[in-house]
Amino acid sequence: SAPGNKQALISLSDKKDLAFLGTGLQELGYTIVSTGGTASALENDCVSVTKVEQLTCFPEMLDGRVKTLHPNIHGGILARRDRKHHMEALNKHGIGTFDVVVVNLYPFYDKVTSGGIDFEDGIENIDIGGPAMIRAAAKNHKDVLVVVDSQDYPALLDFLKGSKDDQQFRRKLAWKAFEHVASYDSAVSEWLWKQTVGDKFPPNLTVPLSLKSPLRYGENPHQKAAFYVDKSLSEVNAGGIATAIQHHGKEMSYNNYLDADAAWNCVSEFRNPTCVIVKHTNPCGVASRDDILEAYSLAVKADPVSAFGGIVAFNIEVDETLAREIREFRSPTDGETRMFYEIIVAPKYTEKGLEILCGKSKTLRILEAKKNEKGKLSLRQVGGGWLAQDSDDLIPQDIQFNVVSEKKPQDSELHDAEFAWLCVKHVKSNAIVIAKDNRMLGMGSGQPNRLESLRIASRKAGDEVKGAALASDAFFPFAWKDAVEEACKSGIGVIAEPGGSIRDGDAVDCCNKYGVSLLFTNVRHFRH
Ligand code: 93A
Repeated sequence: SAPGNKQALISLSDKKDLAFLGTGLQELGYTIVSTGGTASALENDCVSVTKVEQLTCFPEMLDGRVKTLHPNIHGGILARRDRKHHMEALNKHGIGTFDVVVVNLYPFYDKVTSGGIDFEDGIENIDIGGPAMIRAAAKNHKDVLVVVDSQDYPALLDFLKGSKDDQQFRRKLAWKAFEHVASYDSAVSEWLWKQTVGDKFPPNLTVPLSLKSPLRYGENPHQKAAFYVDKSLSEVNAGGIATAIQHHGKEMSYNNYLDADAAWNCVSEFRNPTCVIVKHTNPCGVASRDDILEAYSLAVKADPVSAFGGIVAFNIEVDETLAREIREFRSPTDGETRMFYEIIVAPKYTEKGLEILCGKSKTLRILEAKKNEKGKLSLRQVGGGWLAQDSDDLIPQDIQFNVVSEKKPQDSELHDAEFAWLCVKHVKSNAIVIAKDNRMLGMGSGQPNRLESLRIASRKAGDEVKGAALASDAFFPFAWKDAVEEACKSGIGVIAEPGGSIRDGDAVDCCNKYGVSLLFTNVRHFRH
């Protein structure tokens, strides 16, 4: 712009808060230059605008594909104010500088994920001129303020009102601008990839992550840590622990996120009112009951020692009575100490329920979460790379429990086996779960052999093991004098396992010898 004449370039698809921005800039004496739709919207809000065409002396061309792609626009953004020959070139061609560039892009991501959009429409929604302006302004951020997010309008106007320059502020805006363009481009690339190969596996992994928050520390206090969320997820406001609302309590830690995620994933599997208690990512108590108070107390009783300091998850609303029960519940180990938890997670809380839980302790983290979407990719890091797989979304309804023993299970035993199966899927391998009557009686997790996991699970189940169901996340490599025989001897009524071992026959013979029902699922639920 000519000395004393400050210019702002505004070109917005999402016109949220445009009137606020336009009026603010006008009041500060800025000449506003805009593209068609943005100019009309500003005029409607009584802000005077110069149309881009007046500067370029070109009409919008090719159905709007070429609007701002012109030296009179890009020269005014890119010229270095501290280079004499740059400014002389602008003067020679009668080009004014831009001090502020505010652009957001064609809503490509929303368009292509809204469904029903054909290939041609997708292509037309790829913004070319917008990213060019954003990148140019971000490159020249030393002299050009670039804004891509309406949340930054107030800070922009405050900055312009002040008299002090702040290169850090400008750099932060430039960083955000490049981030905006990068995630835009990766959405385009991902879409084009899908247009080429369909939804086939493996997917193209370019989804950028955005920093949600730094964490106080990682798994241990000497490790730095931060939490990143999937950009595309946060934009569509998807479910899962990353988007949970924290109503109360101490800041979530790295381990809290891991454990809350495990608890929420597990409890979300159940249809009936259910309580799941997790410790170090493993469910140590699970119970389903029509009466959620009973479910809660049974989940604690499954392993009260482990439940202490754990994460308690519900799949139904926490109301006043349940909240009171959680607040008052005394540890079954001594009948005296009140139970202490790190986190409560549920889909909903009544006002009173929330109030009571908040009163339990200052630190208790209270999360309200939405159900995870299915069909998401699961990623794990290894040295120098990442492993990707589909998330394990199979539920018992998808699974055939084939009877392979002489003894046929009763309906109740079959039901117990299905319940145990839902639990075992969420336990770290080698995983054994013993359950009966919609409650977990014991579990063994993470042992390097199945026999050891079985022994831990049986010990926890105690006498209640008689007639209960046992689920194993993978087949038993040996049966005789091993886990299957030990389970049979302990009084287990029914065993569910994937089958598929070359010694499957031994498992069948062993169950037949002890009169135990054996079910093969043909599905494995390893969890490393
Ligand atoms: O079609 S474009 O790729 N070519 C351009 O020259 C151009 N200039 C601005 N897209 C272009 N834009 C985009 O138009 C901006 O990124 C913004 O999203 C949108 C604003 O258009 P309007 O002001 O007409 O609503």
